[in-house]
Amino acid sequence: MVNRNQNLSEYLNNLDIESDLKKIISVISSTCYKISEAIRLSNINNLLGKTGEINIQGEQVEKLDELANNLLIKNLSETGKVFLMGSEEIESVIIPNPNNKNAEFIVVFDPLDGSSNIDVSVTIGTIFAIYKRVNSDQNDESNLLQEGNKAIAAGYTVYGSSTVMCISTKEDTSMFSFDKKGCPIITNSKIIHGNSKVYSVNESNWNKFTEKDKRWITSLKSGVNGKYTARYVGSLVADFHRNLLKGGIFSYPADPKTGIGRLRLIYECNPLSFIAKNTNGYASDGEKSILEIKPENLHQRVGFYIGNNIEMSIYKNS
Ligand code: P6P
Repeated sequence: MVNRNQNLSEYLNNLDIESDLKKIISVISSTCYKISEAIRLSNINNLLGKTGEINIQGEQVEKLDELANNLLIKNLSETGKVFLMGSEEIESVIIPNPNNKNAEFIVVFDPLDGSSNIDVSVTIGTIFAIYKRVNSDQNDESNLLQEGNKAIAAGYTVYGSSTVMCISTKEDTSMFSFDKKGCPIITNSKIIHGNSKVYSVNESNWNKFTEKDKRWITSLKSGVNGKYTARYVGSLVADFHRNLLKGGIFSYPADPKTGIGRLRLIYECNPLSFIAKNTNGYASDGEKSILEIKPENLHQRVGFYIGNNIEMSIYKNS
């Protein structure tokens, strides 16, 4: 049973992790609360719409993308505990300012996933993962090009009908909601994937699916493995959050012609795959475990299948 009086600080103090890591997670949490408040008031404060810039992904930057990104970079820099950062919005590694060459931790994040949904009030979220640095060279990208199984913590915050933060370590995966003062209070702990029959795929890409993808989706519709329902938000973090709590599988296959996917390995797939692994789930690129892929570049995109172990084995055996 969850002790609903426990706040994030008390929760972190009970975890066997370094104090610098506790500080980083706590600052990500308080930053997500500020992002949540900005989103809730974005209509009033003219924070909807685009900045007019194009990011490294070739996507138009939303005002809230920029706000979330800048807040995370500023607040994580000021902890003095972060050696380097990586953002889905920024082309290269980010050296904290103020800098701290003795810091040991790497933080990578997608500041606002699903931001094309902002203007229509559909759930969006912040995704992050935390690693130890591999060397002391702040210009060396290999500090960010680490396999997802090297992560020591990961999580996300969904800004939906309520704001919920998920924090996962090898010890535990828990969720928190913010009280009126912005204090994160635990709501779920020792989370494992639910087992409801949901599949989450953008089927408009059918003509770009492999024959295996098509066999798999056709089998889900046939009822041979039970009655499924389809849910697709168009915001990865929202689809994953639902599947983690209730069950299901999400997939965004790579284009079979190029082998390139839509979703970013470092900023989206690895953090969620780390959480899946810690919660009786699994994630693959269609062939191998996401967490074992050695990133080749900071913005590498991969095919992505993630869900509870049962659904992932149904896909694998399709
Ligand atoms: P499509 C949002 O832009 C995103 O990166 C993910 O959050 C989401 O799952 C996916 O793209 C949606 O892509 O092609 O279905 O609109």
